[in-house]
Amino acid sequence: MKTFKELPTVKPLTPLLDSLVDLKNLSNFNSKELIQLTDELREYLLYSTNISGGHFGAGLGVIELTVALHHVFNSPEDKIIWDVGHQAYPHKILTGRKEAMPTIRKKDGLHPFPHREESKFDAFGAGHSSTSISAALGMALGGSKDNKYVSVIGDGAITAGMAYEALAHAGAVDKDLLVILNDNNMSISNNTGGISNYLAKIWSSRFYIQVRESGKTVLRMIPSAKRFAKRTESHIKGMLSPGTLFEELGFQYIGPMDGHDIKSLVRTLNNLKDLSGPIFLHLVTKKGKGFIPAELDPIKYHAISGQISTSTSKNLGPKYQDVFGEWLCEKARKGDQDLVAITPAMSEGSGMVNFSKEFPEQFYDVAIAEQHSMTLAAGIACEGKKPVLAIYSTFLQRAYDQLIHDVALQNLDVLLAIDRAGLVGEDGSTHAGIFDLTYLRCIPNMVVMAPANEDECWKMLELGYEHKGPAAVRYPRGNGPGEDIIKDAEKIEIGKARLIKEENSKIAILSFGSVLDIASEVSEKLKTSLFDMRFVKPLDEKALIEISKKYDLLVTIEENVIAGGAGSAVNEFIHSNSLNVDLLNVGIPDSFPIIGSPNDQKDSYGLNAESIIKRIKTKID
Ligand SMILES: Cc1ncc(C[n+]2csc(CCOP(=O)(O)OP(=O)(O)O)c2C)c(N)n1
Repeated sequence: MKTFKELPTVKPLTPLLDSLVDLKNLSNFNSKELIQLTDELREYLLYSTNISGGHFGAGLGVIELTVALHHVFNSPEDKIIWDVGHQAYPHKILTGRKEAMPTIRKKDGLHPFPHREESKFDAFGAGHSSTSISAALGMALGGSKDNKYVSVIGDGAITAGMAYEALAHAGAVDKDLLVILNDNNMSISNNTGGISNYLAKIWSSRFYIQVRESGKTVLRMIPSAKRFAKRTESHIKGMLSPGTLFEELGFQYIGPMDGHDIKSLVRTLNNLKDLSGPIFLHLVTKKGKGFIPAELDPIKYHAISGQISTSTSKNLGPKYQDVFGEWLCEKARKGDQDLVAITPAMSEGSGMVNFSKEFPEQFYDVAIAEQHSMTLAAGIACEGKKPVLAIYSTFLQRAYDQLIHDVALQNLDVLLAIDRAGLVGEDGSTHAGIFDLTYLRCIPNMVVMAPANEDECWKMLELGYEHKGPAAVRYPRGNGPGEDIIKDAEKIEIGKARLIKEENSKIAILSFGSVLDIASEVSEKLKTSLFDMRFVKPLDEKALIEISKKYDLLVTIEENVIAGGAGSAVNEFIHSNSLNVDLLNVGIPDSFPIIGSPNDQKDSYGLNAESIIKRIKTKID
């Protein structure tokens, strides 16, 4: 296998890869050709991701598996379902998208994850984790018996409860289904929890591996020796118990084996292809394989930024995630022993690394387990501690019932620090945090805050922390506008808006959260009054009554879907109080975001000053 120390800047020669105009030809490749193909694929992936940026280490770790799967299985008739889909770049390259790879995640470019409309080889769309086993089982139940159904899931993704729901069901219905565990002992961070320990124990069981090697030789003679091999295995497993968890769920467990050994991968997959029932193949791989810096630092190389940067942020302040991280640290440094910080597998992205190191006793990374993280917070709150759950807006969707049923209904004292709220750009529609205002504000007992800058973010975290009951602070991806955080200044009051600019105008702009920069530009150009509303729930009703008397048109602006969002809350209030004022709601219309940078996405929705001014002018003309 070729290894690399630097990212290639010149397009590599890839004769074998280029010869695969028809993927079906791959089934004819011999071992030598397969090895050369993995080298070409790895080099091209390094080259193209260096240009585009994007997910990196995970794809490098499944080069051999991707080639082996497409060599053995007959895709697209056979369905290969990539969990999360961040490791699917090599799959995209092999399945006709090689030349378009530098456009991945860019406007008009390839989708960041598998996408059914992009290619017939993308059997199932992804982005959020732990869905592949359910989807593959659904296809096995709904599809043709002649096709094969394969789920590829990482050791991080398999920490989520949903994966076990699917495994338990699959084990019970006895359909032909192959689940491949790509175990690299990493999530984005180091993987945590009992499942991760369990998998590591299996791999480190040397005795077992030796016996398995001979077991594999027997397995090659399938089907005649299969029963014998199975008996030998179960005897050994009885002694050492590796893989029994999956066996108990009804799967035939095979492994663990080296996921970079293409020859034995192909041999094993060929054998497994014709076995019936649910099969669990455990592969051990290295994240970042073949690119030395990524092998050495897989956390840093989970994703990279490319040569073509599409980020056009003009903001110079700190990242919101770092404001949150610093706020957490400061609270704990002041000796707050009640504070408990929780992340479902996103400690880097949520700005919690420093806190986790400084205050390990007050920190829980619960792995990819959003539902559990919420109810865990509820339980902690029941005992009088103060849980702060840091969660991305898009992943909070997973924990919605737990938020309603376990937290809000019991009015428990939980603070949600909701990151990546609004349009998040390159990760695409699967990661957009554009629904939270809608789905949060309809929950009784919730306080929902949207800071417009770093100072408000800090103060709202403080307010939410002190508030008795569930509270949420939702802030965007990326940097703040650079507002100084003045910690000792006056506190923010619950449900109080801030008048920013009063003009002798018939129009007032009501800005919710980080869109204040756009709202200010509109207000500047049209000489309107401007309010930073701060709270989506409770709304500043007193202010709204005054405002509606004073102005003819209220323009609400938010980075959330218009349906049921902050503007919608204003409409409801105005109508239910029979207030006589015209309304214009600016936000995200009823469609999923395009691929591209946050600004591309905003522009596509007309969420910029120019478009908003046009809409206001049309409205008042
Ligand atoms: C529901 C959900 N929560 C969190 C994430 C963010 N996320 C993306 S990849 C990843 C790690 C996945 O680990 P693993 O499945 O082992 O794949 P690896 O990157 O190690 O190859 C996480 C936490 C997500 N995509 N979906």
